[in-house]
Amino acid sequence: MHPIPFALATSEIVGAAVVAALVALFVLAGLRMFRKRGAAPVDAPVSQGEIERELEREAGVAPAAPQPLPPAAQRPSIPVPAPRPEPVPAPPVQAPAPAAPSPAQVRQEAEAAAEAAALEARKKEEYRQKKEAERLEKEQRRLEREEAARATREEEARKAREAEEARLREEEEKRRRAEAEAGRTLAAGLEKTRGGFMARLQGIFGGGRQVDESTLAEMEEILFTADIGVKTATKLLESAREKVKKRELDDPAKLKAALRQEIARIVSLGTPAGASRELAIGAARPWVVMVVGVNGSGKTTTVGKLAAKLGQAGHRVLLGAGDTFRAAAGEQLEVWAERVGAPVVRGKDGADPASVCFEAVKRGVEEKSDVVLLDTAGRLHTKAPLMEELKKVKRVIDKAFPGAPHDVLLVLDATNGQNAIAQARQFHEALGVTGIALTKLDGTAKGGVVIGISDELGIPVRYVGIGEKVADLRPFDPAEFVDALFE
Ligand SMILES: Nc1nc2c(ncn2[C@@H]2O[C@H](COP(=O)(O)OP(=O)(O)O)[C@@H](O)[C@H]2O)c(=O)[nH]1
Ligand SMILES: [Mg+2]
Repeated sequence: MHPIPFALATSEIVGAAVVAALVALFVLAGLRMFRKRGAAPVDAPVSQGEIERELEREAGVAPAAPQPLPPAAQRPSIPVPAPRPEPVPAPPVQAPAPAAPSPAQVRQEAEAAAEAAALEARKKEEYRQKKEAERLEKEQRRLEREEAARATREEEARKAREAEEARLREEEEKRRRAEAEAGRTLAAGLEKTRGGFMARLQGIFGGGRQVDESTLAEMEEILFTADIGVKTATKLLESAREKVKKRELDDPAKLKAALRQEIARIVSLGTPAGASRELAIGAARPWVVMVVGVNGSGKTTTVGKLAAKLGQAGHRVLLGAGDTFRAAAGEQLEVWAERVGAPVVRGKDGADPASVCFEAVKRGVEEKSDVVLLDTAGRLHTKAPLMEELKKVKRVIDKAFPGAPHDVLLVLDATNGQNAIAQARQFHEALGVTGIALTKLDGTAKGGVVIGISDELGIPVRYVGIGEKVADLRPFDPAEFVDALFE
């Protein structure tokens, strides 16, 4: 290098520039070191703007202001070597400078913190919203559950109400049925008879008049027209007349009591008061009952009602449809059989009644029935007399089961009055009737026929029919009958 006269002034300027460059380099190196400490890659680019901002914030170190250069003509021709930037030494990795965080860092951290706080707040908000949604959903579900429970309760209450109503209806129906089934009282069944000859007799007994021959004459007229039967009416009258003669019956109340006593004696047939008149099912199995009577007297109905009664009493009943004359009779019996749950033996329409009864008894024996009830014909399609045919039936039954029938129950229609007594005599002579069922007492004023039957034939009246229901076939109770007539 050659000495130049104004080299000193120039070198001063150059020196200042070099110092400035060195300062810049030093700051740059410091910054790079700081970045390294922040785990930034060693070669992370640092933006010029950042550096400048950092520089500006460096308190006392201001960048050297460039000196204005002299005009080109005054400048030395010798080029001044530009100060080459020294390579920045890599900061030691293992020894980060414990420099205090810079404002940028603080700001960054503040920003990050703010961001984190915002994120946190967002998360919290999201969480809150999620929880609120869950709560609402839960609340909704709870309301739905409550609604469902309420609906269930209401449905149950409705069902219970309906069940209760149905129960009440059923009870009412049962009560009504029982009332209907219980039938009326014997007194109600005898209403017409009570309003007939008995009302007229009561007319004599009331009024407080003296009993004399005219009283007896009046009584005679009533009794003879009361379907009691002439024989029985005469007997009753004679008994009263004797007592009047003996001055035992001076007042009408006594006459009434005497007549009542005499009728009670006749209808009781010597059996003790309270003794049952019903069919007694004996030891034989099956106990065979042949039910006879004229057409329309009420045989089939009585067989049905009896089957129900015996079934209720625990007997296994079998029915025989021996009335092959009336096509409807078999069907009618089947209706009853179905109602009471008893089997029926039926022949073809027009078949021989005896053969049907034979089959029924045979089956009763085979099936070990307790009772076989045989319905029979009351009229025949052949010219043969009914009684002869019934006698044949009876013989055939005995062949099917020796000793049978064990009972011959005669069904009489009370509306036939004295005719019923005549019929009873006929049947009894032919078949040996063991008991009577007197039907349709409810429809007639001829209830006095019970007295005549008992008196003339001595056959026990076992049942009286006072209606069409099962319970309307009542076991005949002599005392009850007399009470019903006289009270
Ligand atoms: N009112 C009333 N009717 C009866 C009674 N018994 C039977 N009947 C009716 O009398 C009619 C003839 O009876 P049914 O049994 O067919 O007579 P059958 O021909 O002897 O078999 C039927 O309408 C029965 O309902 C009764 O005690 N009272
Ligand atoms: Mg019949």
